Amino acid sequence: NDTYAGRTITRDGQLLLEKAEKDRVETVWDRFENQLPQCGYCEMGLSCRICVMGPCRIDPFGEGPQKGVCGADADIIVARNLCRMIAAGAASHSDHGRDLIEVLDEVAKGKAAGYRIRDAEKLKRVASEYGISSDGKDDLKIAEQLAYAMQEDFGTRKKALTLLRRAPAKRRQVWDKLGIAPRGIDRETAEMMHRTHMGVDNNWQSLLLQALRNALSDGWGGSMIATELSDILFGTPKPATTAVNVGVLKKDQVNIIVHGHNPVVSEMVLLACRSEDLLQLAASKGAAGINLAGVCCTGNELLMRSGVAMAGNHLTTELVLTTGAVDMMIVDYQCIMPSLGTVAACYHTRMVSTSDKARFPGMEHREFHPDNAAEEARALVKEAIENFTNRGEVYIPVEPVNAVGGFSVETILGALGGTPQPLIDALKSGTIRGAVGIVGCNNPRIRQDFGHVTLAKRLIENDILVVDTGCAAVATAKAGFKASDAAQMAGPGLRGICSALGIPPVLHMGSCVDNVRILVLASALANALGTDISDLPIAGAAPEWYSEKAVAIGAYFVASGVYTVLGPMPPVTGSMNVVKLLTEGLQDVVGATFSVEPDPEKAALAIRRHIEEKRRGLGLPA
Ligand code: SF4
Ligand code: WCC
Ligand code: FE2
Repeated sequence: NDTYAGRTITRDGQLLLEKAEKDRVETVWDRFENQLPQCGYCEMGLSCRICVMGPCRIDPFGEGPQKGVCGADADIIVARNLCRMIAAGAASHSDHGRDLIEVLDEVAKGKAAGYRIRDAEKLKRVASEYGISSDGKDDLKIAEQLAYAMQEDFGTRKKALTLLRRAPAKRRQVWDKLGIAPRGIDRETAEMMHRTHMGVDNNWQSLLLQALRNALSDGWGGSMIATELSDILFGTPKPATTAVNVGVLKKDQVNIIVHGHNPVVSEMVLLACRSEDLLQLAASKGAAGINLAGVCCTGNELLMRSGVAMAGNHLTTELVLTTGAVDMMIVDYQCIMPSLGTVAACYHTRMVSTSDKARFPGMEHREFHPDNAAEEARALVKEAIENFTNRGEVYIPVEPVNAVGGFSVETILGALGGTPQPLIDALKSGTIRGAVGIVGCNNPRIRQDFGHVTLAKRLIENDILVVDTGCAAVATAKAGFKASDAAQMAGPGLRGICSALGIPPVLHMGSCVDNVRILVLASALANALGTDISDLPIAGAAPEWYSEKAVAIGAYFVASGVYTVLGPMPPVTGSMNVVKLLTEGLQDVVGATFSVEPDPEKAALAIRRHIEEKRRGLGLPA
């Protein structure tokens, strides 16, 4: 069916769209079409709802009003809107990071049964970055002190975040000179909200500089803390084989899906799914086992650390329920469509929300806290098992694809013998031309996975190593780019290296907060070359992004010196000044810019051109 093929390139997606139509289930694509045409003012960023003298809008054709009631012009309104998107994105990742600090603190105090320190070596390493010595202290003492020190990064009394020290010296000088080194994680978001209140900062340039500082507080602060603490509490990822797409659901097993972002919940569900008494209970109900799979980022967290299977990315989250095979979906927060409860109501699927800050229609709320999470997860898994016998017809239309995940910076460097030198040698010789991080979401504006898959394909064919995260990582996995034999899809140089190391040409680096792993890897390369991140033959891309978090990620990539290509256009075209600053002017400010290119073929060309230019800059062979 052409409609379905126009919506998604994935076979499971197309077949389940057909099933959804048959079952009269409305999906995100249907609702997107119902919204068309979307508001032109809003698409251009020209509407303002910041105060109640408004709402206001600026006429892009110059005939109607050119100022809001307060006098704000197009530049101010567009900049303020973008700034608030970044503030919301940074707040989301950073609040996720804070939740992990709270778990670490409760573990240290012996109040979080089920959780423990699983990477004590990393605990000590990160603690020492915070000036905490491990001498004569047990792990729990170190954990307590680290939790306290990280809380302080969220506050307002510091001059700069601790983990900024991980950035190359030249990059830190850029930030210092511009006055955009973030001070406190919460402080930068609060200041961003303050500055965008009516009558505060009305200079579009200084607003956008604060937006970069705010984004940096996410990348080198909140998200980085989230990733590091997740590794400390749940283990630093190592390569493991897994399976992806809706075919990971099993007809003869109890299927539980976790959805959201925070491994604090999903790790406890995983623990419960593996407990002997619950497996026996499942057997007593006629199930051959308990099958846990993920969607979106909490799925990525489990995939990275435990090889748990991945049922799909953002636009698959509704469709997976139409299989009728999901006995329970357990969600925490972020990217969970409020439509899911309605979809589930057509099937036997039980829907459960777990976070005190995230509630959804049609879901039962069972709150998880560090002290009850292990117990609550067991109770839920038990109920999922009991729901197995309530299933109606089950439709699992595809076979899963194999994939390797788990590429933390530690593993990548480990595979290279402990230093980035082999990678640098390959870049220097030109065997690998460069590296690109493909990140971000799906968006019904773009055929599902088409942007991710096309871009990744073109890059690896041209000997550019791809690392990816989030829903992009799931897209390329579904397309087979992470399979054990995927090296064949790469150009001769990259193919040789991947075959020698036994790795795929597209490396799964984790969830969206794990984009910081890309920053750490880029810093390691820049430091080894004695240069800045902005000099490296690397780039970022978000071919199908939709969320405010993705804007924050894009902004911290660019502010860290990484040229970044967006697929969907952000709502900024109402101000040519803002567009020019983002796509050109930032070059002289932070040594990198944004570019917008919805066509992934053209995006690949732009990125290849950029990489060759950076290679020339470093004097590397053409
Ligand atoms: Fe209108 Fe200014 Fe209020 Fe925005 S801040 S709604 S432009 S009056
Ligand atoms: Ni991250 Fe984007 Fe997926 Fe949500 S889970 S949809 S922000 S990439
Ligand atoms: Fe995410």
